[in-house]
Amino acid sequence: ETTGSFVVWLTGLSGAGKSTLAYELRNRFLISGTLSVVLDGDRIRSGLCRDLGFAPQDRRENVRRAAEVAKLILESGQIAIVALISPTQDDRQLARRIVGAPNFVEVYCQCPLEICEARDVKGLYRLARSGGISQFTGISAPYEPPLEPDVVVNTAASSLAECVGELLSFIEVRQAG
Ligand code: GGZ
Repeated sequence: ETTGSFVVWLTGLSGAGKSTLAYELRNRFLISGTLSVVLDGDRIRSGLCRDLGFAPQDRRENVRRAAEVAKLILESGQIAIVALISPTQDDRQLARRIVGAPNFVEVYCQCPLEICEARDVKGLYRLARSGGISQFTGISAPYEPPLEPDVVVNTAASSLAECVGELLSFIEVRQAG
């Protein structure tokens, strides 16, 4: 089904800048008069997915629910912006399948682990290093970078404005095509 709308799926490590990018993207859409909905891991884990932890099967269920909600948003004609670590190739493939490949824009928020760890905005990396959090992505749980993302933004090398600009121009070209 094609509604002309789409799902922007941001994947990357904790601290790579997914949420920042998601909310900035929403602002940019809003400026051009387009409504979008942000589904942020942090937020959905306190509500929709509060029964889930970080074991592989829980992450998969987290991704599945977010994808199903994103699909509903898409079908309503709005843009959904999903910001989830979504660490495995398999789980992102599941999301793509649920949403429908033609409407799915996979964005790799690339940022070296060392930089995410140095930023450590919430102190979670330090906690994970000291054994205070188990199965922490990048430290004690895997992250598989996307093999064929639609867009790659390097949040370590580029500014927020640059990253959002690259993303928006990809979307423009794709919508025009
Ligand atoms: C990874 C964790 C963990 C573990 C808590 N591993 O940077 P944040 O804090 O605000 O965002 C991270 C968020 C990750 O949730 P997601 O729903 O995006 O993950 S997944 O797609 O893998 O299901 C981080 C925090 O939760 N957090 N424990 N063990 N991130």
